[in-house]
Amino acid sequence: MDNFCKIMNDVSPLWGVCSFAEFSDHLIDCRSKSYIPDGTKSVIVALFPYYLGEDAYEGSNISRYAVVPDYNDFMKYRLDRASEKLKEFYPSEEFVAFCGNSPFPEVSLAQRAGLGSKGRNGLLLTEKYGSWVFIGEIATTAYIEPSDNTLNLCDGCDLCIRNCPTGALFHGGFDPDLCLSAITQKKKPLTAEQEDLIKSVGCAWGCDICQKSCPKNKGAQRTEIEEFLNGVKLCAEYGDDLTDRAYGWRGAKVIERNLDLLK
Ligand code: B12
Repeated sequence: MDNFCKIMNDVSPLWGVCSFAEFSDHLIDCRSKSYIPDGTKSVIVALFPYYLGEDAYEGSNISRYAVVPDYNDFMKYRLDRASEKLKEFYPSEEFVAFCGNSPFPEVSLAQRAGLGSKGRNGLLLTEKYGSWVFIGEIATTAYIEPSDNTLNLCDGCDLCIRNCPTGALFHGGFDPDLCLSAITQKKKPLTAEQEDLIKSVGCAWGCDICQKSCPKNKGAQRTEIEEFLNGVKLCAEYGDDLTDRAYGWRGAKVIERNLDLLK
């Protein structure tokens, strides 16, 4: 158990464990579902904070999660390395890392692993880092005692719901098609109303309004992850190298169309 904790502490400043059985009937239907090892008993969930501090975002034209290098690559690297090390210590068990196109509903998963609770904006809210965290996980056939999960951090103040400019958030639900974050990712032509929204918010990729509205995000601790701190790029620009950027997977046309709207 000591080895297990040491390996996970090297991966992430905040991690926990939940039972796979709770999620086996609630997986997202995607290709990576088939990579979950047969006989999986536990899921080790790790958080990767990315907040840089309020003053650090001055002049940025993209969402905060996209200012740091593509989190999928970085998290996959760390979680794959941890899986290899865990396999060395527990050779009869399987360990498979997921992030990005994970079959797990990661917000619920992290909540069940005791790392925080789901806010009214549908995002995981943590005590230390607010909601400014990415989530990744390792599915394993090893049985690991699940973490205590009784946290309830959202006060239900509704500021996220009231400030959402598109009405994507409402009591008891979320309409992903209305979410401004999804609109900035749209490949199909935008409506005039959607174009106006991007112009008025001034963000060419993603949306942070519901998170910025959350009182629990005030005073969140800054990330200590070197790989994030060393790769900060506050603004998307025409002709960017998109290989390590979270807006790269959609291709240059989408981000450049949005940049055109901000001119
Ligand atoms: C698709 C997606 C989006 C889409 C749609 C979002 C959506 N909620 O549908 C769009 C593009 C809009 C989007 C936007 C954003 N996203 Co997003 N997104 C995802 C992704 C890849 C899948 C989400 C999904 O489809 N979930 C399926 C739905 C149905 O899950 P669910 O509502 O939790 O329901 C499940 C549970 O309720 C469970 N369940 C049901 N009953 C029961 C019962 C029991 C007992 C249990 C245990 C479970 C259970 O089963 C249900 C079905 O699977 C996740 C990564 C992931 N794999 O989770 C990231 C993820 C949620 N996104 C993330 C981020 C950062 C964002 C943005 C903040 C980015 C930005 N700044 O623009 C915004 C925030 C918008 C918002 N307020 O939600 C982070 C959230 C981190 C956090 N702190 O919570 C994630 C986790 C990615 C990551 N690895 O870090 N996103």
